[in-house]
Amino acid sequence: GAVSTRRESHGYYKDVETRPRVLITGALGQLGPGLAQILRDRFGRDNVIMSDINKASDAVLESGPFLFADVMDVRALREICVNYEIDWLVHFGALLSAIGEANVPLAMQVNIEGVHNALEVARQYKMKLFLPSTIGAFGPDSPRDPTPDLCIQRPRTIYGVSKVHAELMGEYYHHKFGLDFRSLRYPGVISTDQPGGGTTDYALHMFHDALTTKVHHCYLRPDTRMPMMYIDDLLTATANFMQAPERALRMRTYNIGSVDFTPEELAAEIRKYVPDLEIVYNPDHRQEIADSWPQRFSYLSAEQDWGYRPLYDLSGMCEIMMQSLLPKYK
Ligand code: AKB
Repeated sequence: GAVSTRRESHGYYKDVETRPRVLITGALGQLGPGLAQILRDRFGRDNVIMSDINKASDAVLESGPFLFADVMDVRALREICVNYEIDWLVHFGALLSAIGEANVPLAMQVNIEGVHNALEVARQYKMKLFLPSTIGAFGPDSPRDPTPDLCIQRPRTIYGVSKVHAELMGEYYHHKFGLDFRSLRYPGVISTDQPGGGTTDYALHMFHDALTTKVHHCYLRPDTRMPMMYIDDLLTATANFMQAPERALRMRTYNIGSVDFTPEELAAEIRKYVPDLEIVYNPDHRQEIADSWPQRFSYLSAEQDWGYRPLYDLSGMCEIMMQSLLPKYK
């Protein structure tokens, strides 16, 4: 789709002057299409530009503006932000926990240098910057049940280390340069679209396996508890958080979450729909990552400060997942 800007000379116009124009990097991942849709509903289709290094599907191309953007190329990011008069940058481009361990140099490049690029561009052009953090930003020395917003963070994955770095750099840029930096620590995200390379991914695979082979090979022990949430809750929270007035924010980085469960608890819930689902437990290297992460997440500050409210509990989440996935497998 064509991208409109305010300038006549570009041959386009910005459809509503007062609305922010948003650039989403890494927009073809698990979260980008859904967030783009919510922000387009709020700010207009052409005011939300999706970008990625991968090729977009027809559905994405038809949904609104899409551009190639490599988060490692700071000049190209600058060019896009200037040419399209970007006001908010949502920086989703990152490698997740398990894949990061398999490719540490690349994870350092994308998750650390990429964040530096986002910070610099946002500072230079006075943009609002959102980038997600994660339960993975905590480690074995953190209180795990529950994990509060402020506590020891000594993660043992490159993913976690890069996310703590991003939180601290964003907060530093906020205090030093006045950058409107905002970050949410996401738990595992449950959605019908599959993520790639995370430690919480098993939960999504279990839904898909239940509706196909009815056998799920789980790479974690049955009693591994982790915080999770349904994608709709997470995306609404992200959009609301970005729109929250500055004065409401006592912090720049907040935990959010809604449920926590173990593989055996999730299996029990899915068996309400697929009674003969079988789980074969075969823990691998991801067990160690999961064992160092929060089991339950405290998100009291998000509720108090900017009115965060999740809607889906475990059974509500399973119901909507089944409703959305069933037609795909018919
Ligand atoms: C992962 O498992 O790496 C992610 C996360 C919790 O940040 N889903």
